[in-house]
Amino acid sequence: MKFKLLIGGLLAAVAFSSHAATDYPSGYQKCAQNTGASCSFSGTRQVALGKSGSFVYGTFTDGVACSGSNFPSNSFPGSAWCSYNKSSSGGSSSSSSSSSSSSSTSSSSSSSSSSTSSSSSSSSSSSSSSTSSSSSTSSGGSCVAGGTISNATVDCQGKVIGTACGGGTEGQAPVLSLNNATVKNLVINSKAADGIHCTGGDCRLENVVWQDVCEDAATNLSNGGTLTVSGGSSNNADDKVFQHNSKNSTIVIENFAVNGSNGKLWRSCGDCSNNGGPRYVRINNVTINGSIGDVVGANRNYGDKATIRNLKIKGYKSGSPKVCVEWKGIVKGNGSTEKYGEFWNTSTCDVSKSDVTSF
Ligand code: ADA
Ligand code: CA
Repeated sequence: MKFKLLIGGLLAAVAFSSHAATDYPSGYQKCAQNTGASCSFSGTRQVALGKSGSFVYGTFTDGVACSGSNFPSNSFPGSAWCSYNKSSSGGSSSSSSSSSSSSSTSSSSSSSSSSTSSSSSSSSSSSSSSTSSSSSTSSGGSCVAGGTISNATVDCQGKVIGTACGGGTEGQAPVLSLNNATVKNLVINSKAADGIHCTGGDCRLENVVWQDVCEDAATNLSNGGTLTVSGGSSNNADDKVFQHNSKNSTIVIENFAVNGSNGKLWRSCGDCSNNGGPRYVRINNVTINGSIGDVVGANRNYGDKATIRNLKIKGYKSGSPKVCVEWKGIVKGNGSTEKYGEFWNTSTCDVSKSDVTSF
């Protein structure tokens, strides 16, 4: 068995209390006691160590020896339990650029083996200015459903939050709003509403897991801003996983896994009021484990550009699903959107057939 420790995925290991006084957090599977016994799982997952509702966390790939030494600064020298998140996080935290430097050389696992430290929070992958002005905090206290995080980096330490889900209804409030902020190690449950909004500056979602996407998982509303999604996974985005509504702006999706049944991974808004662009998406080392309609939809007439590298699609056959679809976008109330079809190596669709592999 392979025990690969993702050093970079280790969290600021600070104990905190959760509400339920159990040996494992909600959504986790108890696996081993902290005697050095094997906690076995596949893929990259958050692992909790603790008991009685108090835990520390790390991120590991393909299992871990349940031992305090794998969880620095832990306060559980005696009897405690390891448990792993039932949802694979689909990748490690990484600050790699959109080149393919972080792709894994290892076999069948969908996860990345990159091990860049997640504590250097502001080493943003994007070329635009870095995300946050304050240093990482280990408090999960700011990770509140319905809350707003501004100009800060918050480590939610695996906290699970949600509000409600009104299906595909547009206009639902977000579960969390970020304004020039980073959130790490957060789980959003099935009450996922309109997901996470980035409303200003640059935002970063690191190792966020959507257990069941409601309307969409996250939206970039920040004009001129970059929303980076690094690590983490989503499940069952009936419509879109990532929605892009702001102009002159970017969404980066890297080291991410898409599970369940989905409409699209990314869509540049087709019919927003005050619609326009350009909008850029950069996708690198993303694994689509479930079904999907089209992977991305870009508006040719607004100068959008989708750059796709190292995309892995389960059961992919040329043309199914369509990878990069070009559209004509419109301003709401001004006619209808038009779908031109799938394109390769155009100014809108920067993707070659060799960038997509089937597994
Ligand atoms: C759809 C809808 C848009 C906008 C968008 C969103 O694309 O047509 O008008 O509401 O969803 O922001 O989720
Ligand atoms: Ca939405």
